[in-house]
Amino acid sequence: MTASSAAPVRRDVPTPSAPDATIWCSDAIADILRAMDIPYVLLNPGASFRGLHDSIVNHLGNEKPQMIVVLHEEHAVAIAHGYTKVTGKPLAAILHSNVGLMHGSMAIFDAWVDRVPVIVLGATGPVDAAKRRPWIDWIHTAQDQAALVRHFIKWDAQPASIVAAQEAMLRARQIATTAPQGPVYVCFDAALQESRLHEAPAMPDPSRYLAPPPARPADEVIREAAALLSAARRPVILAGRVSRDEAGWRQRIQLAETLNAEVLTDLKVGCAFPTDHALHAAPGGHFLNARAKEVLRDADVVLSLDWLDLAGTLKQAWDNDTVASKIIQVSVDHYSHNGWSMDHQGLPPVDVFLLSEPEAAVELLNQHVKPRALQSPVRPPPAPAPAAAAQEVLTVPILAAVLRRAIGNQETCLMRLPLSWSGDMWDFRHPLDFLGYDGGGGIGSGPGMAIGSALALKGSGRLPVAVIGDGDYMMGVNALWTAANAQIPMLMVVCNNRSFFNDELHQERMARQRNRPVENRWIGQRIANPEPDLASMARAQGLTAFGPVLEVDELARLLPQAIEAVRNGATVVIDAVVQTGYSPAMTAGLTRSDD
Ligand SMILES: Cc1ncc(C[n+]2csc(CCOP(=O)(O)OP(=O)(O)O)c2C)c(N)n1
Ligand SMILES: [Mg+2]
Repeated sequence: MTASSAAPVRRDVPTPSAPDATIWCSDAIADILRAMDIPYVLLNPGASFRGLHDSIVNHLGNEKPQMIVVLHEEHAVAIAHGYTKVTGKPLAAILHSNVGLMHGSMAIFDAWVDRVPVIVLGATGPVDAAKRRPWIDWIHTAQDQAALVRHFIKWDAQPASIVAAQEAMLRARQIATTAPQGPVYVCFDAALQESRLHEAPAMPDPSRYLAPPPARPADEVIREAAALLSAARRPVILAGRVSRDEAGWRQRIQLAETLNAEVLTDLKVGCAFPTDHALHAAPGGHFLNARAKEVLRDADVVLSLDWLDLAGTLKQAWDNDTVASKIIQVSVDHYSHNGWSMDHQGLPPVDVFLLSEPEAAVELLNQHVKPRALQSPVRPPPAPAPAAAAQEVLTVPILAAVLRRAIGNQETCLMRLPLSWSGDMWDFRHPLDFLGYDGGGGIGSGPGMAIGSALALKGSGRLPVAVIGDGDYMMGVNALWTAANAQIPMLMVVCNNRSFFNDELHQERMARQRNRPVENRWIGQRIANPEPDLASMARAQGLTAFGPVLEVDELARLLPQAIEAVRNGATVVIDAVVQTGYSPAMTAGLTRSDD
């Protein structure tokens, strides 16, 4: 699917070590990382894992895995997260003691909510107090370090021997990559890493500790679901959290076409169905738009393919009335619900529950569904879109149109889109056309996650493009240095409205509710006085950057050369100053839920 191994990132090559028979425990830990075939470890250095750091550089020669250095631990995890959204394969992020773990914690939460596996490694100690250096080792040792993140990881361990460390690493990968996937944390005692071993430990065969193949729903439940769908008057497929697999994509199209079922998609997750297909019933969004509500409310049978927030979505369509449609749910997500985080969303009513990931269930449903005898009543076409706004003012929809024109028919991956995007701005025709959002809604994740996805796409021929808000950019801006350092090409277009604008809308809502001056909504929100020079911030870290771009024509002129530069290996940022304003669908969704 991608060719990251064919197009390696720039690597710092160490001077070879003189031959030496000494075996350090951290060398054996590094050997396991290599045996697990993890190509990159993302890290910001720290003494708690200086033993492991030395082993990766001098024992492994800084390859397989290769270090990629970040300027903040949040980016280490975000880059790993973004990479896995493309490849499905986990990377490792090493976070220094308690402090690095605290820095990385929001990104761990994002990966958790996004159900993306990241192998987080860390260190503490020395656990044996007698071995601690004064002061610093004491403040960087925690009794139960994993407690910082245990509520939003799948598993953690603090192994006390090399054999236990090997097992912990293998178990970590197995658990992280078993659905529902998610981050895991293994914490190494600093003293253990730095201890000598009398003999090399036996190396377990990593291929014997893999995740099981995907679970398949029971035959009778598949038949029941297939019968319901085949007899439906108006079935609707909610194509939710699915894989980037091309075969799975084709299977979903086949199912929708056999059933002649309308399909809805969601901008919070990676694309799941061709949006220009006749059965794609309404543009995707973060909330349901009016058309999507109508489609869902009309459905007598709903097939949810791990749809994110099924209960909330049904509630939007049914306006809190009892849901009259039959609901078929395909998901294993409830296995990760733990009661600390409400990321499980509301509890949906379910009539037929298929316990599997969408791909397995859809493949089986395709073997059992029949073309429906009952044809859906014809739905009137959507109201024509309002006439396009004048082209002089740069807004997010205009930016999307100009970008679309500049890219033409080059294969592209939209690695990130801002909240102000709406589904009608761009069609998706391949599972890698759009990767979805960050899972946890943690602003600052955009730059790091985009770099991780671009790393995975390097050498694939697919143009890596991220469109992000200026708030997101500013919070994560020092992730960009890693892209320059490791030579990871991508195009990042910042929709710069010089504001944390999403929250201006919230303040406006408060003002209206309380009959206070709406014009004050910008205070505490605008990123101005002074206006940061976003392009300079990229240039200062070694990137190519343009802007601030104020005019539509200027953007149209710049984009071809920016794309050309990316094609030649550059990491490029364009600071596009856009007029504030969200798409009507987005504003309507927010207003409805908050009023
Ligand atoms: C870590 C974090 N801090 C604050 C927020 C609240 N928040 C949600 S959207 C948003 C604004 C983001 O600004 P920007 O990326 O510029 O997008 P815009 O709303 O302007 O389109 C903020 C601050 C958050 N979600 N995460
Ligand atoms: Mg903004």
